[in-house]
Amino acid sequence: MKKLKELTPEEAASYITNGMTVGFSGFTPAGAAKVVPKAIAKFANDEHNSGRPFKIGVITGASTGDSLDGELARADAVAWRTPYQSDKFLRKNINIGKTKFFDMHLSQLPQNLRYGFLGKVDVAVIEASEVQADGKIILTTSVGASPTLARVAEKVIIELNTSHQESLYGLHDIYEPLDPPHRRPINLCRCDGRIGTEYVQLDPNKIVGVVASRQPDEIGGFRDSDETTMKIGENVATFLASEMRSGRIPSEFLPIQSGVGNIANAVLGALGDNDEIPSFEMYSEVIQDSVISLMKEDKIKFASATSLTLSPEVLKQTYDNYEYFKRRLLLRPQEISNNPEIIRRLGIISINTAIEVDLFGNVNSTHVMGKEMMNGIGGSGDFTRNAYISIFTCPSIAKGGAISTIVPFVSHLDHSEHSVQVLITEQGIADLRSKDPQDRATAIINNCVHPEYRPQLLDYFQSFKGGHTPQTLKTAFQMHERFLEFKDMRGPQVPA
Ligand code: 0RQ
Repeated sequence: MKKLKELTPEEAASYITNGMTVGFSGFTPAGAAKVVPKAIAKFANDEHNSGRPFKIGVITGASTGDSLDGELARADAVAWRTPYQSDKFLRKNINIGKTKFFDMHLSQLPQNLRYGFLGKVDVAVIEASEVQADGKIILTTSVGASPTLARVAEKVIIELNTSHQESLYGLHDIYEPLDPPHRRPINLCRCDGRIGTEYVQLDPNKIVGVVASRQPDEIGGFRDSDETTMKIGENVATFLASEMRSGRIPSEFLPIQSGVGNIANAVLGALGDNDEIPSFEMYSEVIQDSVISLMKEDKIKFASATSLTLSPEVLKQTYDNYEYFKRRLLLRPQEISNNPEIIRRLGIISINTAIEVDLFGNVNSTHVMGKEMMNGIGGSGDFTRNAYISIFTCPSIAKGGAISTIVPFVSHLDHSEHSVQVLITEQGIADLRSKDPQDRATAIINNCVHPEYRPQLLDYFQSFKGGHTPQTLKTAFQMHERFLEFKDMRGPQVPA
């Protein structure tokens, strides 16, 4: 067996030329390639300084860290990007038109790659914790789209990250479905079921070299829960406990999916604090800090996801007690963690965060004022559309009260009223199931809207002149227009 070639980051970057499509490992900053993208960014800057063009197409599992999205964006080296991002420099380039971004359900990315919908992938740069000369690699803290990216790419560069204090063998379950018309049922019937291999098998002839890395994942901590996020969390826990009492959720409970961010972290914490909710499992895409805390207390029995998105302190605690945690954690490709077939089969309760919601339950997860991209739809659509119960949470106001997150009509639509079943803010709970549009609007105004915005939304609702859905097209975006004119949806603010 031929020994794999060692490369410096600069040598690895030299395989990437202007106009190429490059797939990088990473789902959130967990497991993202770090040293090669930095070297690519440096090369891009040198090329630009010499008057030559250099931009590439970038595909990852989801968002990544500063060494990848941040460095490449600052070097203006990204021609296009998919499927999800959360870096402020990249977001800026997207919103000023320097980088084209197309948003995609995360479960669909791997199959779209295989179907050829994204064109040819020239090079994949994949972070691994172990690599063998026969092409077997053990991934690190995420799986994401790495197995597919590495398989469809013409060349593969491995970033061998030796900073992980434990052997990660057994943390991953790697499985890729066949493509239609030959696809078979995905035989996963439990959160802790295994259907694949512990490693990704690559064609060793495609591996052009291995770059050494000891860079830790670039994951920031969370803001401490505040009164609003704590209240949202409590309301979610109250709702789920009452569903259990009514028998609509079985007494052994159902697996939870929870999104990323401060609100999602607080919601999980509140589920842990609620005595009525039994110890539960997670079938999600991201394992955040709160999952590890709840696992220590045995409130979470098992967590299946596609990334271990832990702050450095919590990752260290996890490694320090790895014997305990490794039996309770499993990372899968995003095609499986977010798979509609599995989500329906397991009966997942999905909990995601909205940017804005309208009076009928349509949700905007991605755009501010209809046009500025925030992060992307991520996995929220995969889970919401297929969940046993789909919940959206958000604070009732944003930007110090200048924005009501509940509006007459969403300025961008990601999840339609047909998929969204429950809305929860710090004000309360609107259960939208089996309600017609008028009853939905009434429940949302009464239970979820901030008191300062209730009169406006009630006026809008009452100005309705007949029909099935209480919508008045002429004034549907009045609150947004008011914000654009006065920087406040309440109109011009008179100083006190
Ligand atoms: O802005 O950071 O300047 O303060 O949006 O909002 O309230 O801190 O909430 O961190 O949970 O993020 C929807 C973006 C929420 C996220 C979103 C402003 C607000 C703040 C962040 P600041 P919060 P979170 C699985 C699930 C889509 C993908 C998804 C997301 C900032 O949850 O990207 O669900 N979701 N994936 O002030 C203007 C409004 C606003 C607003 C909030 N109406 N108008 N600004 N903000 N509402 C995970 C993956 O897929 C990987």
